[in-house]
This record gives sequence, structure tokens and C-alpha cells, in this order.
Amino acid sequence: MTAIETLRHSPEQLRVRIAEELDRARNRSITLTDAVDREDLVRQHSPLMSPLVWDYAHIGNQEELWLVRDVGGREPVREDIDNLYDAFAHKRADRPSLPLLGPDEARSYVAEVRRKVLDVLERTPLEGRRLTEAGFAFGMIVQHEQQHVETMLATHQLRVGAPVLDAPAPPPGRAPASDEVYVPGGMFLMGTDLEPWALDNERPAHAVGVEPFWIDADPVTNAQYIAFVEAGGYDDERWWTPAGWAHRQAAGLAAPQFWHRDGDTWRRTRFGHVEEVPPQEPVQHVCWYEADAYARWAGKRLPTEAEWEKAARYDPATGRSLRYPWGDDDPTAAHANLAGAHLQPAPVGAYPDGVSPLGVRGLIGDVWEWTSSDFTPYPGFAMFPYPEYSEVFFGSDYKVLRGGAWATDPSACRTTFRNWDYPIRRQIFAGFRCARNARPEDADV
Ligand code: AVJ
Ligand code: FE
Repeated sequence: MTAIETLRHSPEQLRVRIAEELDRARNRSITLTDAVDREDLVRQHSPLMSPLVWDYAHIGNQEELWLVRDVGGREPVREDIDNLYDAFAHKRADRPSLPLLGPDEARSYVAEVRRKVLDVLERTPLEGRRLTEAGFAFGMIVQHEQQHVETMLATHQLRVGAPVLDAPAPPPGRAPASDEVYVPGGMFLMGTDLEPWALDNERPAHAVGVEPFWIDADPVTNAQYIAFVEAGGYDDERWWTPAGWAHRQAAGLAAPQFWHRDGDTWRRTRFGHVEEVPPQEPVQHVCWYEADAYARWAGKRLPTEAEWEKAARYDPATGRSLRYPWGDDDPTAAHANLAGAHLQPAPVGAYPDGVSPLGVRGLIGDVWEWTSSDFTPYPGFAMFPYPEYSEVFFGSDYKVLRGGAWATDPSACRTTFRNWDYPIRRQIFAGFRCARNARPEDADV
């Protein structure tokens, strides 16, 4: 069932679908919070992250605000804790010193909110009001929880100690037919008006023209990135922007986060496991400045987000923009590495069913891909339903990431989905691919 098809569903079918999505999100949150002891739940594992118990109660509080109080019109469950879990009221670094709900209190609060929400779901018309049309507010809260699941995975990755998370290995990779794919110039439809659960920053759909360009068939691999490291890329100012070089110096960057050198071998720590860096996996835990420097060293550049989206969804046979690289069907385990199934990226080429019409691979899942673009509103942007989701972040402080990571849930992953972060951040599951301008004679390929 595709999200577009949810529009054609009976309200009963849509309610079943929403309940399943809420349940799937909650199961992931519970897995990540049950995996550690109480001390690890309340501890701050990095000043960049909240304590896990904050994320958990914040998930419940957002759900209460939108679905119990607004959609349901019910009495508050715990109005007294709203401020504690308001992400704008307290910086992550300050959250451990707040009088937060303890693990048991947080669990019973979150469960009580969910019980009420399932009752609200039964009684709410899923039409007639924009907030609940096609279940939007429920979809927004599903995506919110899944985004915090990804945040909690980043916290787990920063946690020091014995491993507590495990997953089966990803499928094997395969070599691409060619290293780069030619994307013809011209207009394509960017963004969406059709996805019922698309967030405000993905709207409206609008025509965008791009010049012809080449894009890497795959994200940059660890082996390719090691070549940059070993060629002295971190010590050559030529490859870095002034801000990037200043950050590289100040932060002492020398390799992706979580890597260390062991004799002749690069190793990484992944959820407490120390392992050799897999050469064919997309590199992850690099910041935008590192991605940008690598691209310049390689004689290329990062793609703009318009270029990324055209490579991901433009079908040259019809001129249409697809929902996903493979077509209009929702993602399955055959299309892409998503939802934490493997707790790591897959080697490039592991998902032949996920290829785009032009032949670009691994666009959805594996690693978020840094683009060259600042996070700015599309022409015709209209904030909905609250300014603190997107609008307050627009400007030149944040760079856009596309495509989702291995940690991202399909409910929060679309070719139109826009993520953003500061260019210095690298605890997120982010890598990149490169692009370059085409020359006029390339049009003959
Ligand atoms: C869209 C991933 C940047 O985690 O800061 C979570 C998502 N917004 N709670 C974030 C979000 C409110 C957001 N990102
Ligand atoms: Fe949040």
C-alpha cells in the first residue's frame, strides 16, 4: 500500500494502517530504551545528545500535545511537564540537570498517552479538517517518533561500554555498471503536493530546471575515503573552504568519527563492536566540511538538493517524478537498507531493486547524503502545522541531507524528504556522493 493509496482507503483501513505505524515506531523506541540499564537511560552520553529518557518522554509529550489535546480535544495528561520536554526551552546539554521523569514514570506516561491516542484514533474523522486529513497529524507523530528513534541510535553509537544492540549483516554488494551517471538538463517536478504525510518543507511541488550533470552511481565508499585520508587530504588546505579548514584545525579532524588506526588497518567502533572498516560500505560519520573537501580533492563537488532529487526520481521515459527511485511502491527490504534492520550501511550495490530510472544506486537508505544546499523554503512554502518543525531553521546555518540512512524508518523517508543539520555535525548517520558539471559534448552519451 502506498501513501497515495491511503487517500483512496476507507477510514477503517486507514485507521488500521495508522495503528500499525504507531505500533512499529513504539516497538523501536522500546527496544532502544530497554536495551540499557536505568543509569544509562538517565546519563548524558554526549553533550550533543539528550539522555535517552528525555527522548522517550519527549516522544510521549509531542504525542500528547498533538493527538490527545489538539486532535482529540481531551484534557491534558501531564500539562506540568510540557516545559521540560520543549526542545526549544532547554538545550540538549542542559537536559540532564532538569527534574525529568525517571525511567518508570516516563514509561507509564508514554503508555498512558498511547492508550488515549488509540481511542482518539477510533473517534476522529480523518477528513474535513486539514490537520487530520488522510491521518496527517497521526503520520506527523509517527515520523516524529521515528526521527527520535534515529536520534536515540546516534546516542547509542556515542555511548561507551559493552555492546547491547545487534542485527544480522547486510546483503553483499556488487560493482556498478559505471562509476558515474549522466543526468540530462531541463525541468523536473521537485517536492510534492500528493504525499498525504509529507511535511511542510517538502511542499509545494514545483518545476525546477537543472543544467546537465554527472552524479556518482554510489555514495563515496570507505575505500575511496581512505584514499583521501592517506593522500593527506586532511592536511592540505587547498581542498577545504576557509570555514571548513578552521573547523578541521580547531576540532583536530583526521578521519571519520569512530575510526582509529591500528597498524596498517583502519578500524571503527560501531555500537561497541570494534571492527575493520568495511571497504565497500558508504563512508559515514563525516561532517559537511569533510564531504565538501573530499569532493574538491576528487575534482568534483557535492550535488545540490535539486540535482539529488532529480537523480533520484526523474523518469526520462515519461518525464514524471516518481515517489521513489524504483517507482511508486512503498519501500520494502528488497529496495533499500532502512529501519535499522542491519545497524550499519550495506556495501554499495546491495539493493539492485532500488536503482533509479537513470541508474543511480543506493539513494534511499544506507547513509544520509550531504548536499551543497542550505535549508531554505521552496517557492510557495506555507508553514504547517507549527513553525518549529521547519520554518525556524531556514537560512544559511544548516545544510540539507537527503535519502535517509540505514537507521531511518520508511515512514520518514521519501525522495522529497528533507533533513538538515549544521555543517560540523558528524554523529548523524551521514555520508555523501559527488557530482560534477557536464560538458556540452557529454550530451551524446
Ligand atoms: C528533521 C531530524 C532535523 O531531530 O532535530 C525531531 C526532527 N523535529 N523533533 C531533529 C525533529 C522535532 C529534526 N530533524
Ligand atoms: Fe522532537
